[in-house]
Amino acid sequence: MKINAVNMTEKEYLLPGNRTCPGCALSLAYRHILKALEGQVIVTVPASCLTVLHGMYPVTSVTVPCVNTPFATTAASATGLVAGLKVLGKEGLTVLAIAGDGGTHDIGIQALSAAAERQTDFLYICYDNEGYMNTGNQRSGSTPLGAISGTTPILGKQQNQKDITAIMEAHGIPYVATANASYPLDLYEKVRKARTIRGTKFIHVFVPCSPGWGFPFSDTIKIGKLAVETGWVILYEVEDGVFRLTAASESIAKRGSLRPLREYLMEQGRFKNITEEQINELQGWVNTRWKRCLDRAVNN
Ligand SMILES: Cc1ncc(C[n+]2csc(CCOP(=O)(O)OP(=O)(O)O)c2C)c(N)n1
Repeated sequence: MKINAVNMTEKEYLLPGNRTCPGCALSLAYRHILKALEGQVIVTVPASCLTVLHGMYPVTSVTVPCVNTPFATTAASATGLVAGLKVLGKEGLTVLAIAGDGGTHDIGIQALSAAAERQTDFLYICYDNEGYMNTGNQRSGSTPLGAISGTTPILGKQQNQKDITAIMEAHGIPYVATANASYPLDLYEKVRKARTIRGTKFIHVFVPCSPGWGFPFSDTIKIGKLAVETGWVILYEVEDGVFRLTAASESIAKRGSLRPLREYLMEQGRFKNITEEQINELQGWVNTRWKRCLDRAVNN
């Protein structure tokens, strides 16, 4: 059955009044992730904006059990939870490891890589706000070329981001996907699918960050959509090696063309000092990735 806003699970697992910033895309994404898991989940999460969202003991804004784990150990902690559930003979629960880009692209990558290589049966979600946002926007392995951050304050970052979804796909795991908080139904469907697959599943969720990126908090959804319309983010899934474009990326592929990346960059204060050369470099990167995805979509 096609999921839509009407037939989606009504129950809420993220309660109103959490501690995220106004216009937080993570809040929106997490709401739909938890809905898709219908409470049948144990979450493990390292220090991040998500721990801020969860709240400080003894109060919390979520209704699901959660382990707070040290930064480098999210996937190791998930491995332990999977083993513990097996010993207890509990079936039907999803172990969800969820971390920011700092906790995934950089600090947690060795534990994640090792767990994926072992094909541990859990769902890993990286929500990507392209920086270490909870501690004041330090640059991460996902911060784009030319973006100003707390640790690249004037000229902006001099390297581009790493493609974590491609890295995870190279582990040969049964399911990888990209998603975006501006397309919650696509995200919901992907989490629902990942729930049914055994082995390591990885979903990358793009979450624009108003205070960190320098756009009005009322524009979060617009920025997320612009990212897809310009090809900065490509929505797809790879299930058992079969590649498929989804949602708006699938429509753009059918209709024809991406909007210029410049339109996306110019909406954000973090790119105020980006050079023409850097814009061209990023546009070239987008074009190459988009072409590769179109080729894969046709060949599958
Ligand atoms: C070992 C360790 N180093 C540093 C910190 C401080 N710290 C807490 S949250 C955080 C940023 C996390 O960034 P990211 O994973 O991208 O998540 P976000 O804050 O963007 O949600 C840092 C550096 C810590 N808690 N533990």
